[in-house]
Amino acid sequence: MRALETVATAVEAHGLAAHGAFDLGDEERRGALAGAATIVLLGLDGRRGWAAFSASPEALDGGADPLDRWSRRVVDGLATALDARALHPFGGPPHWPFQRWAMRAEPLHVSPLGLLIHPSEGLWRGYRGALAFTERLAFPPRAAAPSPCETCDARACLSACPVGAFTGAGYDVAACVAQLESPAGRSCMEGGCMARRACPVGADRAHAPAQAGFHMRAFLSARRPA
Ligand code: B12
Ligand code: SF4
Ligand code: SF4
Repeated sequence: MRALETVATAVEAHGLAAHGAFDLGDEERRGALAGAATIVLLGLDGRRGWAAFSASPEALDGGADPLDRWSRRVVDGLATALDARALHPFGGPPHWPFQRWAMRAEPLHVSPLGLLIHPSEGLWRGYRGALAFTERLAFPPRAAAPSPCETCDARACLSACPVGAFTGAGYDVAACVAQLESPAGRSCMEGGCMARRACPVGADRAHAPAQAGFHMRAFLSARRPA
């Protein structure tokens, strides 16, 4: 039986990290997941991962969606090398349910922002792909840890957005986009979402300005009509 560490070591060479694994139930093993047994989630390995992407041909060729194109090439290549199937978080709809999968792979919880929160990494978990293996992999059981939001009285994430985009009713995407398109949205555009940055958990994992700006520009351009 192959172990998760074998996969983690293989993906590490590409600036990726394995963010946990889980086994599919029999009822889930159909359609594109027919025959799949274990899914391993992959994300950028912090600033090391960002540096790997930044030096790639996709990051430098001036074409559209460089991070998604890099992710597709790297994760597809890993799938071939490891005899697995590549699954991508982008390209939908329909979308693979990465957030639901992530909660099965690691002790992640839904935060008041709708983003998942990790007990030590905070709101900074993100996914560049997943690998589905037909064989069951050996991996440790998911650690049990409560949501840091349960004991967070200040809830700074909910008051940090200058246009109050996060309400009990969800995320007001239109209000956020209008702010980002205005001069007042500069702090978010250059430093990343202020609500996400306001959370004290895993603050040292926050994106550096180059990465934060890249994600914000990608988010905004995807919201503009083609
Ligand atoms: C469409 C989409 C968006 C849309 C709409 C998001 C929305 N909240 O409705 C827009 C464009 C607005 C958006 C914005 C952003 N997104 Co987005 N988005 C997606 C995408 C492509 C699909 C989501 C989806 O519809 N899934 C389909 C359903 C069936 O899947 P699901 O896992 O079941 O997901 C749902 C459940 O988790 C459910 N849910 C909510 N509460 C609960 C509670 C329980 C108990 C359960 C079981 C489920 C549940 O909400 C999810 C729907 O979004 C995913 C990638 C992916 N493939 O998952 C990224 C993703 C969710 N986004 C992500 C991010 C980071 C962002 C941004 C911060 C973008 C940025 N600038 O980097 C912003 C801000 C989001 C915010 N504050 O909510 C990350 C989230 C990582 C995390 N830590 O949670 C993902 C996983 C992308 C990735 N590659 O990592 N996003
Ligand atoms: S600020 Fe508090 S409530 Fe908000 S996401 Fe962080 S821990 Fe959770
Ligand atoms: S990016 Fe800025 S405007 Fe948009 S939700 Fe975050 S804090 Fe609010």
